[in-house]
Amino acid sequence: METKLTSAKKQVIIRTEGPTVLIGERINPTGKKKLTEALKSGNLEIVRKEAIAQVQAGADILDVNVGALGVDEEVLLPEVVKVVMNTVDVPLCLDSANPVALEKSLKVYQGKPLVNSVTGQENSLKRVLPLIKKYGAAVIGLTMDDDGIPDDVDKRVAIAHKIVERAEKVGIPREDVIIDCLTLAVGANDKAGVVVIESIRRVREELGVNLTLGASNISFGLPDRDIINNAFITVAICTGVTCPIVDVAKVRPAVLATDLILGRDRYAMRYIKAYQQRQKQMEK
Ligand code: THG
Repeated sequence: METKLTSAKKQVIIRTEGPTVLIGERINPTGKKKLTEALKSGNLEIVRKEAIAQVQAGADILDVNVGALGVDEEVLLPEVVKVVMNTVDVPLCLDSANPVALEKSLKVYQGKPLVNSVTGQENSLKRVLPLIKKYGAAVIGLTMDDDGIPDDVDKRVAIAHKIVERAEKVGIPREDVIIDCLTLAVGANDKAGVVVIESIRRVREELGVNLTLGASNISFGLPDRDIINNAFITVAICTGVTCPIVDVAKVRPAVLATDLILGRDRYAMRYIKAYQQRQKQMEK
């Protein structure tokens, strides 16, 4: 199955057979004081720098999230989307729980974006899916509903089925729904890893769709987060995740190695090219 996204100048195809497509997570004020202050004051230079750095590091798509206390997402999300579109060529993932902010951003977006996200909650399905249809976008479906995020694999998988069915009902093709089985911190619940991985396996088997996840969530609160993030991303890719949301510079080498081992990198071309680029950077 293929999910096709575009910017004004580029097309990115996410394939269930791989290779892995990386969505850059860093335009997100969560846990970043400097970026939060910059967004509040409308200084978007730091956003441009993050956009360029992530694409340089190999991001295929950029997630754009401006959600922070004291930020009006309905004003700022479309503004930041315009700035990022004018700075880099890659397609964008519009990240907000606010349907008004999403629609204002869809209006200014040039191309076919990914919308992050819809949930299994009735309110979300009713408000977000018609927007996806109207603007011809693709959407990330989160496996949570009015009762929150289930601990139970069966329940998460059932919500994924529901989201795909409801999308198809309003005329959104299945390939334009990307499921996120939701990553919680293993530091808070040591079963968080197995629950999300098992849910991914089932969704891949039963629905055959592309899968994403917010990989860095796994390590919240623990030391040496990169070690955990790299291990998790490898397991997630092996199980069916095709377009994770990640800190690209920190996980790309492990992702390319994983793709190579899974037979998704002919003649190891992508792995070797990335190695050569790292060497060049070192010389500089
Ligand atoms: N699923 C989907 N979308 C998502 C998430 C998800 N969007 C947001 C988030 N989760 C994924 N993005 C991030 C971005 C940053 C971090 C984690 C996930 C992060 N930031 C560091 C912190 O908070 O400590 C700060 C990093 C820094 O300062 O460099 O960990 O699950 N669909």
